[in-house]
Amino acid sequence: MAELILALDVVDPLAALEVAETCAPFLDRIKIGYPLILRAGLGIVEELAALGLPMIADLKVADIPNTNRLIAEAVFTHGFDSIICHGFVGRDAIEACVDTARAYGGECYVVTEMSHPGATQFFSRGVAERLAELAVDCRADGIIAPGTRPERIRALRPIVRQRKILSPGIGTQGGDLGRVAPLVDGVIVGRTIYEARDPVTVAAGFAEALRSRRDP
Ligand code: OMP
Repeated sequence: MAELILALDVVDPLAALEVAETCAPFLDRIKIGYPLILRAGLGIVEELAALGLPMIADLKVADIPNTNRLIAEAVFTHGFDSIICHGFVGRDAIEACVDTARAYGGECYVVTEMSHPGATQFFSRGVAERLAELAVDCRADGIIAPGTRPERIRALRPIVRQRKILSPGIGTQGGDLGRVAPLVDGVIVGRTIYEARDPVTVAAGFAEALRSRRDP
């Protein structure tokens, strides 16, 4: 069954904590990134982690290896369980994130192709396939692949095989849960849940839809 991962890009820390707390029973993990961390500070992960769900740091780390390592160390010492890095920075820079994740018992996911329309401008002509191969070579735990383009997930699956594919773009960006869930290990959903009038009901609906795929 694919996991339900909440992309908590709510910029008000109190509102973010409320969404996380109320939706937590229906979630498998929570992902936070620049929108919330820049407002609330990295320390907010400690409050969120108290909900008992694994936390993903979506900083899409994309720097030289030493800087990547310093960023990843800050992330993992604050209690995150996973980090997302970009793949286009190359093997040594990815390995800095993977090695740091390993040192802290955490996971590292590599972005191979993004979900927005403009992503096809550069993540095309075999680039995502090469990034997926590199992610595997670097022993990353998985990749981020676009829920807006299921055919691209299908193309990347044989490359990463049993490694995890986490997919954003479901809902607001146009990705369809029913088409994507069977292809991936986790769906990442943000606005469709946290901008809903009743986020808990929407989160519960996603969780139920994912569960019923496993037990038809
Ligand atoms: P919603 O579009 O609100 O569901 O949020 C999607 C979340 O996934 C946001 O946090 C994005 O930053 C993130 N994301 C993408 O939307 N597309 C990508 O290609 C990669 C990511 C990501 O790495 O999580």
